[in-house]
Amino acid sequence: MTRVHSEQSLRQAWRWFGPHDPVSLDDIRQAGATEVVNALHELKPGEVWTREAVAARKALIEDTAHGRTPLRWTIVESIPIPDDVRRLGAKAEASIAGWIKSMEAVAANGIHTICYNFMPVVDWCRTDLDWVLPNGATCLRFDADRFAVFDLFILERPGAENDHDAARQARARALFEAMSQDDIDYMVMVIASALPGSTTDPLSIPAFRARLETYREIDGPRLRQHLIEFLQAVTPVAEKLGVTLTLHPDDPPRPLFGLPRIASTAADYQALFDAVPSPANGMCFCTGSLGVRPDNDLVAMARQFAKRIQFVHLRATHREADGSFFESDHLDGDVDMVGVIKALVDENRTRTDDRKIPFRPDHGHRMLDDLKKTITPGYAGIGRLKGLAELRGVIRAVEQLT
Ligand code: DNO
Repeated sequence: MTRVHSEQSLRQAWRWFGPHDPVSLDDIRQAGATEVVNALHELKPGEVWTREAVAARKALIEDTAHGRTPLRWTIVESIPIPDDVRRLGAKAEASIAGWIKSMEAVAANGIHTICYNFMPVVDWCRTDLDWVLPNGATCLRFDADRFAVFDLFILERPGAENDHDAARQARARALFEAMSQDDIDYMVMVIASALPGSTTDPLSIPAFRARLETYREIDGPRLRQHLIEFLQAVTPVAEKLGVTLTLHPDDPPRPLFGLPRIASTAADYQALFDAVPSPANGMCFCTGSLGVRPDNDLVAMARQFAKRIQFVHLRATHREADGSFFESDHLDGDVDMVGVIKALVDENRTRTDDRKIPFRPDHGHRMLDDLKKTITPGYAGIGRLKGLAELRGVIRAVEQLT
């Protein structure tokens, strides 16, 4: 039996939201992660990142007090893609040039992995931030009926009735009629005002409607074409800088609000890699997002895209028959987590020490003392610590025994 040295293992990273994150850098050390995933979250989509601003954040993360375990900022998640790039592709020249400048500022500081997504109007989407589990902890949930309430009766999206069958519309109406103004305000906050880490703007309901209207002409092939044009513009520069871009999947991986989705399935990713074969065109393998589709075989996808996977989010969801899902314990959802980890470990073994795969425990339940504290939805410290500990156990066992 061989012990795997830490530099040969999957790299353990942790998402941090910056100086205002209630989870401290020491908390991250105590969780056992050694790399930090961060972004200049205070900047709006489209604002250009400067080298100085990135350097200041890097110093905050990496200047370590004597005797403390060093942390390194190795991954940017995310540099937001301005909205016009999704609508106009290569014609959004100024926005693409600005994005490239931000990438250069990141690379100038020695950070070589950048995560991004191409979800229009809303980034990740849930309907409930504190759904109570049988053990009293809370989790994030996407409830298909509550989502229909928002779409049909709060947003009042023209054409929404075509996306929800009669039975769901009836259930949604009953739910809506029983809602107080506070309940409605909560849904608007959760769905429209951008969850933590979102790369889209927070929107009021009128602004949401107006933004949707600007996507009227954008169907799936068009959106994909715009992403390809974006990648064709940025990957040559990324290659020179030694940067890999990792596309985060759609969360959830299906159309919402009549908007197209183009990073939901193996076929979606394959189409992008075929169109832009550059090695800088990589994948963020998010098991929580991809696992919401029962037709995504995650172990097969991890093997198919092994060479493209440069960043991993490990978390699990539990699917329900009507399209709802909630975030389960990391090892106890519908995803075959052990199988995915085995596929990642196999790929990792083929890589040199400087190219090992980084992962972060994605999301976690709100539990124990975090139930009494202000937390960042999805990103409470203790739930993620539990997730990382469980994942680390699986990784250690798989690395040692196979
Ligand atoms: C949510 C996250 C998203 C994700 C971005 C990637 O928890 O997965 O914020 O980071 O969509 O660009």
